[in-house]
Amino acid sequence: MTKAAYLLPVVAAALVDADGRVLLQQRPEGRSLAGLWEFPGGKVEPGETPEAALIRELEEELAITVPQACLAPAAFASAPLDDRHLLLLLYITRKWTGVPRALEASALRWVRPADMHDLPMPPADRPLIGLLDALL
Ligand code: 9L3
Ligand code: MG
Repeated sequence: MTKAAYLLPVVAAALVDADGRVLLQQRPEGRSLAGLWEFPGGKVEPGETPEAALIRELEEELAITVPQACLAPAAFASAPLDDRHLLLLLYITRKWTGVPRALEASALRWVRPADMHDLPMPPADRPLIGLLDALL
């Protein structure tokens, strides 16, 4: 058994629309996990709080602004990643300003949790589908 050298904290958002659908983005070619559909987000940088990291990532990736008070911690999951172990923290939000645009992803899609099982998703995102379905 290989041991994870360290935990890598990654934050992600379930942006929920009025119909209970959740925004997924497709990871672009040339990056790790290319082509997989993920909850938008990214790594927590040193010195950053998880919430600040998520607000920054959502601005960078989708050009939307989410007030910190609108981020509700919802679920977490983990998965091996190279010599590390990714710890994915998922927040739910129903309020943001701006219309999400795929600034880094190759595509965006609004998907019901029940329909996510058919999509290729990163290993850390997949266990969150059932939890999200129960919460929405
Ligand atoms: N990751 C997995 N699921 C997610 C996100 C946002 C990220 N929902 C993985 C992909 C990368 C690592 O976390 O291996 C760092 O993410 P990024 O900085 O490449 O977005
Ligand atoms: Mg990212």
